Amino acid sequence: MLNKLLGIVPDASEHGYQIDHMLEFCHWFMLILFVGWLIFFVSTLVRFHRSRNPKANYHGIQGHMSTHVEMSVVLIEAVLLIGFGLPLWGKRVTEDSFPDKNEALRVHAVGEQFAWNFHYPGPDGVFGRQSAFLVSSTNPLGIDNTDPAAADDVVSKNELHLTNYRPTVIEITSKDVIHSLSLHNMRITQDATPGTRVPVWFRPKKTGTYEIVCAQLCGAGHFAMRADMMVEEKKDFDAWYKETAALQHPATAAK
Ligand SMILES: [Cu+2]
Repeated sequence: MLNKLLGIVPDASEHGYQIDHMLEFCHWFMLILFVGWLIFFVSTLVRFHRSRNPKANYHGIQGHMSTHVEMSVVLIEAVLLIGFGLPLWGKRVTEDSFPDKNEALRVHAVGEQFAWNFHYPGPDGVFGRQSAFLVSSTNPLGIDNTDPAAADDVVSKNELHLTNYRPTVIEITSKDVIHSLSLHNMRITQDATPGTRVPVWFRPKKTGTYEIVCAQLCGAGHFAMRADMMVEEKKDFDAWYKETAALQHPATAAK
């Protein structure tokens, strides 16, 4: 209920409800803390007003109530982070929780100031070699075009196409500064850090066009660093994939 009130976008992923449950709990917890602190603040203003206390008290609070309350808040926050937050994140980024290699769609996502580049392995299912030394304005992904595996690779700028219900592994990195790939509707947000490639996985459960944003303040154009994520039925995705591969590699397609 609080999630909705605060404007959460619809959940379109299989695991999204787990994140939403935790968010809902966090929002309620924050609301209780906020109201609690407000009551404490106002009662302090009244209780310790000058007119009530003409002489200063040098001993202050003697009871342990405040310590107990503070410790409970710390404890609840630790349980939320260690008991729920980290395991939920772990399920998305650790290799042994990943879907079957043959079933999953694998995509590379590379952030740059200020756009998202996506790289698909193409019909052969093998990514072409990439090298930081080959990165240029016309080849933001640094794909080695002499590698035979790259001959059918599909690249796409600011458009991430996915198949509905197909497990998807996105390997995220950056070309320049730290960005963060945020797929709100998939309940996925992961930093894109230069020099590392972090894989995250999820399974879309609803077709549609969703917004992708950069969730890390990355420069003057950060506000405009947005892209589209299209979750499509298998036949629509396959058609786009085939058509784009043929457009980008007419020589390979003709063979
Ligand atoms: Cu960015």
